Amino acid sequence: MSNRTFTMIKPDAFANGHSGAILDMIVKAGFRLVALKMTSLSSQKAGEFYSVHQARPFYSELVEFMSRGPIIAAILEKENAVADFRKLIGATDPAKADPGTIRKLFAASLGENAIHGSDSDENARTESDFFFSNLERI
Ligand code: DAT
Ligand code: MG
Repeated sequence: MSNRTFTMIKPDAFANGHSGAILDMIVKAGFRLVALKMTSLSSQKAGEFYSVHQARPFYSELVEFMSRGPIIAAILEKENAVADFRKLIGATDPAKADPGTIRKLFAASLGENAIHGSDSDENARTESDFFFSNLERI
């Protein structure tokens, strides 16, 4: 599982019609889709997913944003998946993201930054299990 990571196309990017372009970039960067679904998060589920940030001042804003509309969740496979994917999406704040990264291209702000990428192998597993059963993975 250490060659896998988890991603979500967030409600801003979905609503702005960027899902197809983002998935295309991900696949062209060499990631294989292992699981894929369109869904949406209740505020309770969004709060659970981001519970590590519970004490941060932006938590309620984050939960509200993440439960605002549809998202696309996916498990991705590639050698060095977690680190390579963080590189592909760019810095959390799109203003600081490198040119050509997904957040630089598609995100408008720090709070609404188009895409999620797991930050460790352990979180990739936890986050994948949060969204997908074994039957939903190849
Ligand atoms: P990342 O998504 O790059 O792993 P993170 O885990 O630190 O970043 O934060 C999770 C999300 O919370 C992030 O994608 C956007 C939001 N966020 C982080 N820091 C923020 C801040 N200072 N103000 C508003 N939203 C923030
Ligand atoms: Mg994070």
